Amino acid sequence: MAGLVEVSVDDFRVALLRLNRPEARNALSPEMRTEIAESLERLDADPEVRCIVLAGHDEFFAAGADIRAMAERPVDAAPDPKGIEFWTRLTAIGTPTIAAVSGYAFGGGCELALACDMIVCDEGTRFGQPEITLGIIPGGGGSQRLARTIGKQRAMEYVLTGRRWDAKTAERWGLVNRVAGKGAWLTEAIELARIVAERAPLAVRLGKRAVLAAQETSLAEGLREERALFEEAMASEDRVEGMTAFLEKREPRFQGR
Ligand code: CO8
Repeated sequence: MAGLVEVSVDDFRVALLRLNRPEARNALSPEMRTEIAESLERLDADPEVRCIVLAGHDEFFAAGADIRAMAERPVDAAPDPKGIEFWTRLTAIGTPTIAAVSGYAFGGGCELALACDMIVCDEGTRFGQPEITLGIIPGGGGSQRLARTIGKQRAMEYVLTGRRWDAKTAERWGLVNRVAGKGAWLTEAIELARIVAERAPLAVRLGKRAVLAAQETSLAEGLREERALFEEAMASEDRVEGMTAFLEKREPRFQGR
């Protein structure tokens, strides 16, 4: 039986993780969340992988959490500690991640894209946090990441109405890095990933941490964090190689040290 995710790595050190549960529109069942987290952790531990593209199907990225599985939970059940675990595991991934989104990303699917470091989508993509129509609210970081990315007023409107927004709107709000022309969403995401994968791997991971600090801390703390990460980059052999290559007018050969 095919797995709930499919993983491959290309010659450019870009890993492609594809969600594979088409019969339920890639709804993120507990089993699927476990497979995604385990696959990402495996790729993150592989020094040959420099960037990860997380993609769905042409017609859908993911339709959200698995409503069938959630519907089974009794109203008086204790909070599920595993609910948050998936998102915490995602946040701990040090390798840059790019969500390649086509079709729609709803609910937990939108939250999964938001939890990635960048998003490339197809021109026909629709996003949405429809949880409110089910009597719940986003539970995978959607309210927080949306508000931080598109602003509180917009996040409030879309979380409280459950209405969808399109790719152009997502681009205007700064929610996505690129809107690809019809059918080019995956190629463009992989192209972007290959550029990241060419860069000094240590510096890439430090850069990711520095940018994420901007979302998580005050400016003063973020500036301190950036400086500490900058010093780590300055202490790397790749920094010496990068600067020497520039002065010698040649391409750098980064070793990840
Ligand atoms: N969960 C479980 N099954 C689903 C889901 C889902 N989210 N979405 C679709 N399916 C199933 C359908 O039940 C159907 O199954 P079956 O063939 O057995 O009847 C099959 O997928 C195909 O679905 P449709 O026939 O509805 O397909 P359409 O192409 O007509 O429509 C839609 C696709 C528009 C995506 C529609 O299925 C839909 O509206 N789905 C629900 C979207 C939604 O409300 N998402 C939010 C879910 S709640 C959530 O995400 C909370 C997040 C909390 C934390 C995150 C944890 C991961």
